[in-house]
Amino acid sequence: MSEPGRIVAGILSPHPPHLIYASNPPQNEPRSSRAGAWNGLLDGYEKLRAELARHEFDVLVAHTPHWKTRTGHHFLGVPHFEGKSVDPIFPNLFQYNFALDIDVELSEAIHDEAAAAGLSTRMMRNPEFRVDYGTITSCHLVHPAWDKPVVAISSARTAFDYSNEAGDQEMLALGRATRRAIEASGRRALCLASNSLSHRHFTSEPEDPEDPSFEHVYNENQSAWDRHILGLMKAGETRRIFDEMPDFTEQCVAETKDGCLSWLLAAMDFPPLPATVHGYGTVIGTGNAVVSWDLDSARTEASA
Ligand code: 2X7
Ligand code: FE2
Repeated sequence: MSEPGRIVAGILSPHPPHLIYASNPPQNEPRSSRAGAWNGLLDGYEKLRAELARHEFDVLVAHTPHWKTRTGHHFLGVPHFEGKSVDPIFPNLFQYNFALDIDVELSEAIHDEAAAAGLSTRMMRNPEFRVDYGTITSCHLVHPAWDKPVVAISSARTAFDYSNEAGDQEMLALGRATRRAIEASGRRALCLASNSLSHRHFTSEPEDPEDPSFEHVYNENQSAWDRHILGLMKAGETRRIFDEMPDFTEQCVAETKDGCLSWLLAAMDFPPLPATVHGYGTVIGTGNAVVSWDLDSARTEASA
């Protein structure tokens, strides 16, 4: 019998398109002339990639806030996508020519587990679909080689239509379904929650988008909540993060409303494991953290 699959690491991998712009990868058309404003986050992603280089993995499974589906949880279901993804708010920063492979078998397996758990689900079979910039940015920053297939999961509207609590309960079910499907698949997966944290943001941009003197957190309330959540992450208090999520989401207009972080915590089954915060920084006033739960290293230590 083949080995059961597992989540190698859970990762909070925010997707400000600014980070792609500042890194000047060949896929992105706008060119940055100088780095400056977001070095804390770019360094954080570099440290994360160094940590991940110690692990083998087969697939990236991403939950994204920028593929918003009116009803239910949708899954990319075509083996290969190519096209240009343009950020609708920041087209000056992000026009990215993407080409990515999908692990359709795993995508369908998560879909089926979620449907069996009673969630509304759908496979997305349109080969012309323009993959959203949340999926692309998070996957690029975590693993720029694009040599592993991806599973991308949309953000359903439950929290927006009903309540933050109802949204998080759905993410609990979706996260558990994701875990079951990964285990049954034999895959070694990186799970990516693509959201920012506090999300109040400035509504104007400086002339030079990378002007470091412009960049700072929107206000102290936002920053205090982010510090609190990061403290819980470092303390391994994953269950408490989930319990406090509805208030955090409400009081910080946080992008956690789209469910990615709640899904990730549930997929990892709330490990009491201290996370590594590789970097924290603001982008146009929003709070963003690059964080990993290195589950494979914790397994190795536990079995030594
Ligand atoms: O989508 C985003 C984001 N979440 C954070 C910061 C800036 C831009 O876009
Ligand atoms: Fe976003």
